[in-house]
Amino acid sequence: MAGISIEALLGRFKGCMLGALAGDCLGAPFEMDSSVALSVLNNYINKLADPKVRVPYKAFTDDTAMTQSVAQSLIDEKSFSEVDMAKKFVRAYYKEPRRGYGANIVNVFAALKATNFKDVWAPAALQFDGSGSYGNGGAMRVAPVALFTAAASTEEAINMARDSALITHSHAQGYNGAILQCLAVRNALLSPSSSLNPQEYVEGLISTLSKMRNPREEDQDLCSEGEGHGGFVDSLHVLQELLGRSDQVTREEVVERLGNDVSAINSVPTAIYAFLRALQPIQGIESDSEFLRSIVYAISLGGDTDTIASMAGAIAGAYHGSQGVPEFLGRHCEAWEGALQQAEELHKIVYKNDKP
Ligand code: F2R
Ligand code: MG
Ligand code: MG
Repeated sequence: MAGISIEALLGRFKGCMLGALAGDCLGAPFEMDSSVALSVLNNYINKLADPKVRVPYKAFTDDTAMTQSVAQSLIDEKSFSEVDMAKKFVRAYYKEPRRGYGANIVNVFAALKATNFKDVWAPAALQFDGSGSYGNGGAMRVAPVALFTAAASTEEAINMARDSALITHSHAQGYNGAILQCLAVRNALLSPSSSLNPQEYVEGLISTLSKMRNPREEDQDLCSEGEGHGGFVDSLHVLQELLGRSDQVTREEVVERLGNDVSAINSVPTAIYAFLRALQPIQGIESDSEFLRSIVYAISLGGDTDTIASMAGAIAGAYHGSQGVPEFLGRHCEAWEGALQQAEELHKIVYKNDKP
């Protein structure tokens, strides 16, 4: 675990879960805005940071509802159970259907319920005339898988990320996006503080994706041909090029080259870029918290703001830890304590036999 103590990892588990939640809650009011002015976001954050200001809390959306279900399933089952996870997704959706779920994933929930979870993979495989969803729903909820597999092999993390996504997203871009986001969280979590080199970090992601065998060769019917992880590797090369001249890169160029929509291919690399770009000051963003800067920058790109900010926040929180998360966010985000509790429980399961 590269010299990170188990205690420090607890802070990082908390940071990751809080980051996923904060990105979702802070980003949700701007979802589908074409872009968000930095002055608007500076005012927004300054207002929340002011202890005298009383505003309604920021509600979480489907990103958090599904992340909570993934975490709770891993906590309850102490392993990956596709049936339990699918049941938790469906229960959460029918309890609170107005959390802003994807337009088509709700058909998977309905089919899972109607078939009494008989074959949990089948409804997702039937989506979009059999091509499956390439939405970012599998990626946006995958952070707890990265935490749960922190002490396991990279291969185990990849397999669990893929399986957790396949419950709803059978298109290769849908589940490969979840794998990439899982690896991004995992590599941030396991990187010693202050030593992360952005180019090497991205190189590591490219290397792991490039070595991956074509997933689930035994289940080719679940994958659409020719839609492997190549698209993600290409985007990571673009990301490296953007990082190399980050001061001259406009937000418009980031959106044009990496994307900002609800597809996994046009949002996971963008979230990774937001995390890495925010390790340096960004002109126009007032916050000097690197954690918060990643979320503010992600939101400023517009489009799928809750989800890109949530994924960037999960990666940033895993790297900076809970001490990097400004305390005032806890006053404003719904379900803050629940995220902390799930982080603690996941940490306890992963490191139960290890001495601090
Ligand atoms: N749904 C939203 N935002 C819409 C506005 C919500 C509004 N703010 C409100 O309050 O109601 N956000 C959430 O959805 C995204 C995650 O979506 P997920 O879970 O991947 O769902 P789905 O339905 O599978 O895919 C999303 C859309 O992508 C397109 N799509 C996917 N695969 C496709 C394919 N093979 N062919 C064609 N189109 C495909 C469809 O338009 C899907 O509806 C997150 O942003 C989350 O925050
Ligand atoms: Mg959402
Ligand atoms: Mg979204």
